[in-house]
Amino acid sequence: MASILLINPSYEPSYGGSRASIVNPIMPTLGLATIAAVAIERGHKVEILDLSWRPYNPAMVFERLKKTKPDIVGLTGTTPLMNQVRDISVIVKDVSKDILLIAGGAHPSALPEETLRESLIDIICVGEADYSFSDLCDGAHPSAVNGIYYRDGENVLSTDLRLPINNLDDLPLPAWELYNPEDYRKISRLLCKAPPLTMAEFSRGCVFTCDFCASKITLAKGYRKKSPKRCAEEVTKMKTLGFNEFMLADDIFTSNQNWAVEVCEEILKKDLKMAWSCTNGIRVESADDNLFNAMHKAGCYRVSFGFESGNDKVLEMFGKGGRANIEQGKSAVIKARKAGLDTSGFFLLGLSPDTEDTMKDTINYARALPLDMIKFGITIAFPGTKMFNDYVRNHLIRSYNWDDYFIYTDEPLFAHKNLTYKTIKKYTELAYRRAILTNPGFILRRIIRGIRTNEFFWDVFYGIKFFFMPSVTEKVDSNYHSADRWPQHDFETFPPKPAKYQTVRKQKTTVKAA
Ligand code: B12
Ligand code: SF4
Repeated sequence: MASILLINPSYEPSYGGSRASIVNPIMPTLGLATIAAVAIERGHKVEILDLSWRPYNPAMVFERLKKTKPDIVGLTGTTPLMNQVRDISVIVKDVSKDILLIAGGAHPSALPEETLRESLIDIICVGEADYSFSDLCDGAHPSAVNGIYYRDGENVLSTDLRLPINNLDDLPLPAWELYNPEDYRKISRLLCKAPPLTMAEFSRGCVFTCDFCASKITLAKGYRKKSPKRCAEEVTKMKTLGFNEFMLADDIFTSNQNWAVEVCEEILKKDLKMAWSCTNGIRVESADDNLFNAMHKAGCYRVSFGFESGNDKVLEMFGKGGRANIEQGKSAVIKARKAGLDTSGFFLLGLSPDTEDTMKDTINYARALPLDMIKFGITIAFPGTKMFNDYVRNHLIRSYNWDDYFIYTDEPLFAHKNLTYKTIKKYTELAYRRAILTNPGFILRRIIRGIRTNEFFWDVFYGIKFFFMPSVTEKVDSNYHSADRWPQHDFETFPPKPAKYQTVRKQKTTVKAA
């Protein structure tokens, strides 16, 4: 039996201390709860150190490592958290060179070789790691496990790609019990109405290919669903542990409407009064009156739509169009409102085909839609996306410092083919002004909604906070333990290799181990 400590880095540099904190996502990390569950099932002892809701404090990480004395440490990270992951890798090896250091999640999966070269991590699990991580904990040599990158002296070796898990019901229920619900009460009330909230998944994967999206690097291209009964069982577990709300991580929960309705019916049968939301964004063409009514009855109170652009040609060019278009977007919002669901919309500026004119279309579209919440972002070419790979190939990436990969960054991270970074930023500010601050329709809807849901107080609270807090570009710097000892990788001389993702194939049996 191995003693395992899983660590999630601090979100303070991404969200703390600035206006971004008004949407502070303080919630348990599902990826860690998922790999932990399999390890526990196999008899290992697992603890999670979740730094997400506290400032990054190297001394505290040292102390916890000394107290827990783990045999294995597992690190997870999206791109903006990677420098912390590198720093923690040095801390772990300072505590003991004998600790086996394994990493996984979005960024290590997108750039496995580069991540090993930039850190003291021993092994990377690429993509879904529910079983590969536990195989390593059981003592398997990395060369015998699929989906692995590992060190061999100065070299980095890799094994075959790993097949995605066919039957998700085979997985044990996520180990949310490793998180204390009380730690998650401070989540932004713009994200959650009944804290504490946890993250859950009923399905994995997506069949579309938007060029700015990295989701297939971890969860494969294709779509797999848990059974409706299993989904309801997960909701029961969350509720029993003390969580009052959950947020779905699913990329395309509503794409199979019959199944999604059955999931809602099973949840309703349990009568748990659990609030939930589809905050990751659902596709507009999957909007359906019957499904939205079933979701509302089952406790769902908000759906978010990934509109991205207000121009059909742009939608088509970056890979979303064909099925999704702006007319469907309008009718999706109307259907959701009719079913009593809050609606929120995500828009991106500086998409790969964008011009000033198409960004104006996006702003006008967002202003005209009857949404309760609107979020604009600058399109960042994150590792693991087609956009990143294209920009690398064309020498357009301007920074490989992961601290700059922050959604509100001031740094020009890449050179856009039609637009300067300054222009994209200017339009992002204009977007907030036109679609939110000076949009009487939006303000009125927000006031009516606030009164109807008794959440008016929170709107005023966050409005004041937004007004007085430093701009989101004033990032909180991390207090790194040993930036001078991080191994360096020369990205100019050795550009990242395009990341490959797995495609789900029909399999006869579930693949449990390599
Ligand atoms: C929930 C979520 C969040 C949450 C929690 C993040 C988290 N650490 O899980 C929050 C709101 C904090 C978040 C923030 C951001 N996110 Co986000 N997020 C997601 C989302 C929608 C679901 C993640 C999830 O729970 N999936 C289900 C679980 C089971 O899968 P998983 O996490 O991938 O875990 C599996 C494997 O990756 C692996 N694994 C994971 N961790 C570990 C650790 C070890 C040791 C091992 C061995 C394996 C392993 O095993 C797990 C089981 O198979 C994904 C999209 C997606 N569909 O995955 C985007 C995604 C991860 N996010 C993304 C991005 C871009 C961001 C932001 C940068 C956006 C922004 N606003 O700036 C921020 C980053 C800020 C920050 N501080 O991290 C990108 C990642 C791109 C990249 N290169 O990093 C994704 C893929 C979205 C996308 N469409 O491109 N996000
Ligand atoms: S943005 Fe959404 S629809 Fe597009 S590929 Fe990613 S998960 Fe799929």
